[in-house]
Amino acid sequence: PAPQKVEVGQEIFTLSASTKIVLTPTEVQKSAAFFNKYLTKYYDLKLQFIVQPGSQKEKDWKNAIVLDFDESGTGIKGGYQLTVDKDKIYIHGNDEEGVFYGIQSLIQLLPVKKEKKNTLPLQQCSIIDAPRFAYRGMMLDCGRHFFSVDFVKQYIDFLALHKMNTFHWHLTEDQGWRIEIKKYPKLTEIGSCRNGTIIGHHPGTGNDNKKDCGFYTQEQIKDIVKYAADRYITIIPEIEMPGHASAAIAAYPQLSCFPDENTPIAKGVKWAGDSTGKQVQQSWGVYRDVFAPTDYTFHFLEDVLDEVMELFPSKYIHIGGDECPKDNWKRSEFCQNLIKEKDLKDEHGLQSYFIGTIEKYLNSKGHNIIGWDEILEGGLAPNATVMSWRGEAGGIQAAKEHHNVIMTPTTYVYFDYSQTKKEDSLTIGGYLPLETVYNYEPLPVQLSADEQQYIKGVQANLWTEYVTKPVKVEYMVFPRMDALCEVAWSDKSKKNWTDFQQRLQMQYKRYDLWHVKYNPKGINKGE
Ligand code: NAG
Repeated sequence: PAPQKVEVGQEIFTLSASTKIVLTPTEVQKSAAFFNKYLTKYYDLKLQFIVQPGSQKEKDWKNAIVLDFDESGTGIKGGYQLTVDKDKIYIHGNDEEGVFYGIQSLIQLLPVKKEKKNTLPLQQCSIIDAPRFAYRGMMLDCGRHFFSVDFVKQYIDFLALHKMNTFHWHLTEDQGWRIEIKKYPKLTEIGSCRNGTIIGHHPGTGNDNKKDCGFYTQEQIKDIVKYAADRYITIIPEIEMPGHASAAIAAYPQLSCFPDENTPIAKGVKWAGDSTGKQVQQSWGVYRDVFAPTDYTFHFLEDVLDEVMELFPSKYIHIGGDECPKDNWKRSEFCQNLIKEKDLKDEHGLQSYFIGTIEKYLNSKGHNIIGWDEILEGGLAPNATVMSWRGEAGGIQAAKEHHNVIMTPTTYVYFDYSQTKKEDSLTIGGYLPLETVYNYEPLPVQLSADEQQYIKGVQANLWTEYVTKPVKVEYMVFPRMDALCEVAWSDKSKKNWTDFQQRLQMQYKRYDLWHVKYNPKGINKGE
């Protein structure tokens, strides 16, 4: 993303195997390790660290990269200064995180081709920079398709390299439950496997009848959480409720209002897959069999969330809340009695009661909830953060009600939508070209300056109904992630579409260095 201020000089710094990384203080080790891994992976270079806490002034060093930060903690979180001079590179963060972002900028100054003799020339420059928004996120849906631990880490690296700081990990869906929960083993024994997947675009031309399975063990999750933390990325896990719950219901039918019934999907929609019982769904869309608001369900969810909170240090837990059809609640005697007993207005009131109950529980454990904008319906839970996805209206309403908001509207940041008008590969549809993402302004004019403070940032979502492999993930997110990171990071005054397109040419070469697919390169049908 475009930095706040850049000045370019004439001199050249030559980075080579004899260059040292000087750590002053030691907390910047994570940044140094990230840089070293990058150098090793793409340039076959590995630098030595020297730990020199504060005793030697940065100016005394030669042929060194000196990493340092301000311990007063007064500057903008994540801000940094980067100077490349003839004899040294100096990165000074406002905090530890700032050093990490300075390293990301340094990476962007490296030549995009591996040089002979393993020396990397860098042009003299001075950069002053800080992020615009505190929340800069990307979501990956691992429910519709499962992605390996290695690829999830790779995705986290992509986020880090684009100065993003939040990975929203969508872990449960109608089509797959992906997180091991020790107390409820059937969630993964049954819920992590579907017996087949529709062929082609919904409603499909048939079923491939191939098992599609996968989940993350708690050990793997701990490893990924640490991997992300080493890159200053918070993982927000999402456990969907009360809708998008078919996989959990297939494992524990008591979670449904009608444990013995196979609820039809919706009027006029053909049943895809096994129709003889509750199942991990094989088609896409919205299903009417949702969690029943019973004591059994609430205990179940509290138990699940206890394990989730153990695994994820994030203050925020995403509880979903989107697309919960009310059909089953309408015809359930239990639900109707509950509406009367709790003096709720209707089924929307019941949804609000559902989310509110979970919020109370999570708040009592020191966590806050995030939910999709449907959690506004029937009244917002007191401390909830809203992810505004059906346009910006939900976010605007929530900000006016003084709730924190993350902007993630389909019109600008749904990366499952096609990025070209004539798209060869199968996608969900829609049309979201790079320029539209680039032009997104997350602070709505409808809000006053005070209300705009509640917009904490922006996130793009990659839903994976039609994204079955890592190469397709790359193709869908690149280069739109570049546009997004500039929306999230750069000052509004720095944005310039023409200039961005020019800078992108270099970024494409960097993608080639990383061996990633990106949109202008095209993709084969079926990928
Ligand atoms: C929405 C659904 C999501 C689906 C996506 C496809 C949200 C919050 N919900 O209908 O499950 O995968 O669109 O674009 O986005």
